[in-house]
This record gives sequence, structure tokens and C-alpha cells, in this order.
Amino acid sequence: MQGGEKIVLDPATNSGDSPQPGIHQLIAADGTAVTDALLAPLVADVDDAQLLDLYSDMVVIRRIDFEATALQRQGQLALWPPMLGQEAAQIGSVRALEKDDFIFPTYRENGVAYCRGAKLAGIMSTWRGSANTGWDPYEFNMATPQIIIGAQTLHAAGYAMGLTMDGKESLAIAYLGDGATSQGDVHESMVFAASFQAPVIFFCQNNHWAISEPVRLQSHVPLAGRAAGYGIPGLRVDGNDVLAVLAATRWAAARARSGAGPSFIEAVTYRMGPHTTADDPTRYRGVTELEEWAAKDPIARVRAFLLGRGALDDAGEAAVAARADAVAAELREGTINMPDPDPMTVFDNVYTSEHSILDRQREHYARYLAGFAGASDTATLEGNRS
Ligand SMILES: Cc1ncc(C[n+]2csc(CCOP(=O)(O)OP(=O)(O)O)c2C)c(N)n1
Repeated sequence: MQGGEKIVLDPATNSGDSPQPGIHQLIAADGTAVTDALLAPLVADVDDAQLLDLYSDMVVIRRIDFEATALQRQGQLALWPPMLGQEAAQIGSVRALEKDDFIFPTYRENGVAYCRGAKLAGIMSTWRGSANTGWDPYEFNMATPQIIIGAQTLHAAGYAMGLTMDGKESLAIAYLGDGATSQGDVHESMVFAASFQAPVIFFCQNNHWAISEPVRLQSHVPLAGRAAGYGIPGLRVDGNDVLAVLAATRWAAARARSGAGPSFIEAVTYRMGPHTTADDPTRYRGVTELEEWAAKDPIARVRAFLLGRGALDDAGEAAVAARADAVAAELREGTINMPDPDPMTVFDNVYTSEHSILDRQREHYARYLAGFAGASDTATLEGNRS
């Protein structure tokens, strides 16, 4: 990587345990400070108040996650992809970006969407099945949730190439998972990004599992090493260390803005919950692994760090808890009272112009809905959602 930093390509180090060779860290799992020559200068300006904000954001998005999971269990959401354990990776990265940087997320970056300013009910609407996206991509500079694994990396690379052509100074960031790095789209996007020196950050959250597929099965080298094969500098960072993730993303952002081209960040973290609420992780992973990672909890770590510095007290904790309570209440209220869309709007925004196949489908669906006319009970159309 840039600056002579070496990527460790020993398969034995790909377990994700930290500290380990090649993983940059600033706050250890017990909350003590770690020296890192590359990252430390990048966050030298971050004071206790800013760190407290990062902590508060993490507590809030964990609360969003718990509330959404509960709502799914209560039948109010069709599905939810938990971010439990990945709060530092989401908050540290998004807080390193400028407003005009464009984000290309997967389906799991709901914490990122929240920090970007998306409304809570909007974020939930996709998971309730009420809308294709819960925010206006152009208002928040954040694309719609991407379910097709890796596809958003192509969009990000193309957008970044466009930024260069337009002479813009902003950047694109693609969020992706460890599993996505096995996907052809991701490799194609890295080829283009490297060839055109596009201002794009590939931010990979290595949460160790692609549904039931462990990362060790997919890659015999650390994932950041894959980027090196394209000539893209890669950096492995402790993804449960919010300060280190903030620094790593600033590193990549500075490279992009200075014309140095793409970067790849492997944030080594862990998905502590299921893949989605439709998944049962106890069928494919052991409790010991979960316990090991619970001891590296990203929120407990920054909390311990703040307490150690005297930067967090009971009043501070109470303020954070109150913010989380308010967000949870708003989320619940907004979800439960969300109006159902007109069923026919499902055909909107598919094509920009008329399309004969879509016209036929629209007609069939209208006839199908008309078949319920006698029932006059909208509950019949909606099934047993509540
Ligand atoms: C092209 C494609 N293939 C398969 C799937 C089914 N699928 C959904 S999530 C997933 C695993 C993704 O794992 P990873 O990239 O590590 O992200 P994570 O869910 O762990 O955040 C798969 C295979 C899909 N959505 N798209």
C-alpha cells in the first residue's frame, strides 16, 4: 500500500482476531489507547466532545437496530438486516465523509442512512415493503439500498469516474461485505477504479460471514490483499474501533480528494446477530466465536475509553440514553402509522417511458385486485401483516 505499508498475506492471520499483524487500531478492546503511526495523526483533532458524539451515534443506531428487530418480530416489518456489532464500522466511516460525497450502500447500512439524515420511518419503509427506498438519493447523496451483492461497487466506480470527468472534488464510497469480494462485479469495479484512478473508496465490512459462508472459506488471504492485486492500496483496520475506522476512512478520503485514486478498507468486525431476521445463525456458527467477539464490543470499548479519560459521566450517559429512547419511540410510531401505498404504485419508477410488458403486468394486477372488490375489506388484500 501507499507509504510502504505492508499487507500481511498470511492465511493464518485471516481469522479477524485483533490485535494481529496488519490490523490498525487506536483503541484496544479493553478501552485503552493504542499507538498507531499511520492513523493517529489523522484523528489528532478529535477531542473528547467529538468522541462522545461518535459514542452517542453508536448507541442510537444500536437502539434503532433493536427496535427494528422487535418490530419485525411483532409483524410490523417484513424483514430486518441487523447491524449489531458493526456500529463502529458504520459510524466511523460515515462521519469521515463530506456532505457531497456519494454513498453506495448495501442493505445493512441503515445506521449510515440515519447519520446521513434519512427519516426513521423512511428507513423502515423498505423493510415494511411499502417503498423501494426510504430516502431521496439526491437529497442525501446516498443511493437506494442494494440487495444485489456487489452491484453497488460498479455504480460507485462509475460515479467516481464521472466525478473526475466533471472536475469535481468529492468522492464515492461503496460499502460491501466480505462475501461481496467473491463477486465478479466487485472485481470489475476495482479494475475500472484502478485503471481510471477514480476517487472511490471500497469500504468492506468483513463481518466474517456471508450468510452461512465463513470468510476463511472464501479468501485465503486478508481481504485487503485482494485489492493489492489490482494496484489499489488496501488497509486493514479494527472495525470495532470507531476512532481507527474514522482515521482509516479519512486516509482513503484524502487519497481520493488529492487525485491519488481508489483505496480499499477492510474493517475487521463481526456480525453478532443473524444475517437477517429470516436467518438462524446457531445452525452454522458456534457460541464460543460469538463470545469472543462480544468481548470486543465496539460500544463497550469506546465507552471504557471515554470513562478512562473522565469524558463520560452519569449525566452524559443519561443524555445519550434519552436520545436513544426518543429515536426508538419515533421509529416505532413512524413505522406503525405508516400509510400503505396504493398497490398499483408498484409499477412506478420501473422504466422512464412506457413499456409493453409492464403494461400487461399492470393490467393483470389490476384485474387481480378487482377480484377482491366484493370483499371490500382491505385486510384481505394485505394478508396477515399485523
Ligand atoms: C448477486 C447475488 N447473489 C446472491 C445473493 C443472496 N445473498 C444475499 S446476502 C448474501 C451474503 C452477503 O454477504 P456479505 O457480502 O459478506 O455481506 P453481509 O450480509 O455479511 O453484510 C447473499 C449471498 C444476492 N443478494 N445477490
